[in-house]
Amino acid sequence: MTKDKYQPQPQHKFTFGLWTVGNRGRDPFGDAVRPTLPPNDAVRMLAEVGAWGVNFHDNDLVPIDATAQERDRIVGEFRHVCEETGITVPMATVNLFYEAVFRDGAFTANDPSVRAYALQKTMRAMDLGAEFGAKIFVLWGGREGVETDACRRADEAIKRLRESLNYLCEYSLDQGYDYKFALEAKPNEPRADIYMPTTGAYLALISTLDKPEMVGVNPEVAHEHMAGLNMTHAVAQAWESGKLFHIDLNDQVLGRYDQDLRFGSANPKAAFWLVKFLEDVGYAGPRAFDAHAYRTEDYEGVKDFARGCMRTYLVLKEKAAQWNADAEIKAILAEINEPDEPSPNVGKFSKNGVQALLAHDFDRQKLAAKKLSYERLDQLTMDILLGVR
Ligand code: GCO
Ligand code: MN
Ligand code: MN
Repeated sequence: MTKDKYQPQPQHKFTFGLWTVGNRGRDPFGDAVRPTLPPNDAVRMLAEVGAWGVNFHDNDLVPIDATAQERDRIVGEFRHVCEETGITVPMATVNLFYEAVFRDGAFTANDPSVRAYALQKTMRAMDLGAEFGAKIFVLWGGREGVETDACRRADEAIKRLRESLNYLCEYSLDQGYDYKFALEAKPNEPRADIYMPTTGAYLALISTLDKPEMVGVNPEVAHEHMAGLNMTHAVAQAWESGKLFHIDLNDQVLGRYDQDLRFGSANPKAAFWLVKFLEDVGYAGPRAFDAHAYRTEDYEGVKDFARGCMRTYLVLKEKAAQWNADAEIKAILAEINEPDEPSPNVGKFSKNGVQALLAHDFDRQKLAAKKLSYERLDQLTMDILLGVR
């Protein structure tokens, strides 16, 4: 039998959250359709389908009311299964959205006790992740938002968020955890409006932190799409600022509720540009799938879902390599990047340079007449994606 060239390998760094394959199909209109998948079984399933790692929120693994004794037993058993299956834990996170105590937010809540509890819960989740060697800590502030702006001034919320992030960085340093924090934006759901709606908003906040070098972003396809934005552009900005610490891959039809669809299943062309970007720049972090199977599926279908996420990524990776090697595409790229006529070299500002630039006579008509074969380039892309080239 020939080896499937789309078989995931450890070097692809494909990961899934316990909450993704363990998703039971609950939605606002209907209850669970799949039985509970215990964490240890989820890890075995991930190993079976060929994933490299697993991520978890504190309470995906340890129930919120577990005693210290129960916690230790759960952690011990889970560690054993991870070792047995070779599944790693590159990223950990904290659930600051499920419990009623967070109904007004966690780090941004008005009640200082709620804010303090959110910090305590996060530090304990960091302890838990560190026990498994996680080096990335994702923070998704799902409840950090509003239904009505009457409840607080939005700049106050941002100050509270900053204070909490600064505190958590210090805790990580103090404990010697060596965490990189990856902040995950989302425009809405479950709140009507979330304060940090886009990756760009988080990038701006990070530059105001005490230890900005410890904090980056975790862009998610669906979240940028929900905001009507281009995920690849968000990722490119994060990458270019040295802030792409993690990535959540899934899919989402524009203008819909939070769908968490299998990677690439709704917008394969957008997924192609994203995969091509990640591979071209050599992003070396985990490729985390934050999605879940259709509500129609049983756990065999969940495996189909998980395999599908990874397979689509690898097919698109192969298409990206084909795109890069295509002679006609290369020729068009060379042509569009070749200047038609010489012009002053604009690099860093200098006295001489600016004189030359101010003095230069540009031929606007000629510049505007340059051939840009983008229609052809895009059709070649389509031919590759559709498998006819
Ligand atoms: C969502 C988010 C979450 C986070 C997760 C990690 O839309 O619900 O994407 O799945 O990624 O909570 O913190
Ligand atoms: Mn999401
Ligand atoms: Mn996510």
